[in-house]
Amino acid sequence: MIKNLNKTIATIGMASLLFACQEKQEVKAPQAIGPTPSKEQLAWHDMEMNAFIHFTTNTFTGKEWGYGDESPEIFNPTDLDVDQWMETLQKAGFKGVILTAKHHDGFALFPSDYTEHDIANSPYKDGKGDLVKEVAESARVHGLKFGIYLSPWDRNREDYGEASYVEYYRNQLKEVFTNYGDIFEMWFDGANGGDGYYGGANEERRIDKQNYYDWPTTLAMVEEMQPAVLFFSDAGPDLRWVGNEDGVGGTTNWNIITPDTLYAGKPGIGDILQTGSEDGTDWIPAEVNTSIRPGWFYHKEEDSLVKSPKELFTTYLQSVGRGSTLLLNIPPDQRGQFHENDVASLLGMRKILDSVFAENLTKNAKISASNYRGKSEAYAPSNLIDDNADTYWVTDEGIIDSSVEIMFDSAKTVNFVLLQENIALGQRVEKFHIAAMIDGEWEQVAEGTTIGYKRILEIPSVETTAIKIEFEAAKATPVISNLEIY
Ligand code: FUL
Repeated sequence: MIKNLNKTIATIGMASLLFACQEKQEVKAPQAIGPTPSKEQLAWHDMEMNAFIHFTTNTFTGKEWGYGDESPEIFNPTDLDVDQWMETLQKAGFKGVILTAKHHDGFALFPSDYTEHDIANSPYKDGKGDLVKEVAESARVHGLKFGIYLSPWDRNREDYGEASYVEYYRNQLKEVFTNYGDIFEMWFDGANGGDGYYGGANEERRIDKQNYYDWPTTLAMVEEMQPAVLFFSDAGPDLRWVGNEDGVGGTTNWNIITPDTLYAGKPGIGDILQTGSEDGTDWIPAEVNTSIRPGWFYHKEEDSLVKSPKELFTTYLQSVGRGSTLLLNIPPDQRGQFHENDVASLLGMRKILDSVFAENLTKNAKISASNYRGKSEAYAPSNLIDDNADTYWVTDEGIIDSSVEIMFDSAKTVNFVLLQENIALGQRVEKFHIAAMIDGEWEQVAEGTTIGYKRILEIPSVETTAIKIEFEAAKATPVISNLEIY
């Protein structure tokens, strides 16, 4: 009897498994379209907020671009505390940190075998210090990924502009990529202002920005050492500049672009970098880099000009909230610490983020959609509010005009709507709007173009019992993985 019962259960089990398989066969998942992100790019999107750290002789001279003639003797932080930087960043919610291992002035924050213009010739730790090592190690201890900025432009080097300098630059890349563990992002700065010390020549030097560095060879060399690294430059190849340093991403922000029409430093590429191109050939998302202060380096006179928590929150909305990753610069002061004002602003921003995004109103709300693929639970609108980034809502093939509706159990005040596309399947949405049920009528309260990794729309604080997102145009059926309402 028991034997038979088991058999029956087994048969039922088989039947439902068969049914599930059939259902899966019938309701095909959407195919990826267009360029899609690599595994490393997907992980980078998930990081959302990274920190930039600008630190060199400029911190002690008050300059923004060191001329290259600064003596290493002046690099002398009196009370350096890398853990204070990392603790602050961790508390504020940053996931990665990128350090200027060498800025345009050429001073290396690590002991380099290829120059005397480095930390080994400074008073810091009697010449035994290595800040790249210290930061890399402390970052890891604090759960932050580590990245490198190594300025291609070098105003110190005598041979800048000649082939031997490119070799020097590559040798320093070898040093940083072999001595300090995994590097998640390499930041290639396109800036090249022309004049400099250049070993005493004190002159203006122009290079052929497109060809001088022979980037393909350099990148292949670095990739061989660390295949998972993502390269940032004005035009990629993995991450692109957003076209401004004000912390503002595009409200239309395609993660795709055609890179062979661009190169670092090309004049007038700002607009296209900002929006990307819907029909671009490569997945090269925009990173929004900006500083917490007017300058990239610490200057005492800017202590009162540190962005307030509210300003940083706006920066967050204009970068992460527009589908980009934020790279926020916090420059250590002459002690070698984040200044108290910067720390207060960062923690203040965290407080705002935690309070604004504390109560997700989709919890305990009802959700429905105008259509969902094959009426299969695998693609149902409930996937939008299940806290699982891997599941998604998607309509039947070819159905773009579609909507989802969230009904609250009572009237709620809504300030923000957050949407995420499942970008692993390509970026799709071109146009959508949001309506709120106000006094029994749908009223449009916001509209948008692209969504991408994340889009946060600010709603003018409405009292409503329901919210509707209507998709109007897309490259293919929208594939939305997450909806949050605050
Ligand atoms: C620019 C540089 O010239 C600035 O000094 C800073 O490093 C910024 C992030 O990039 O191109």
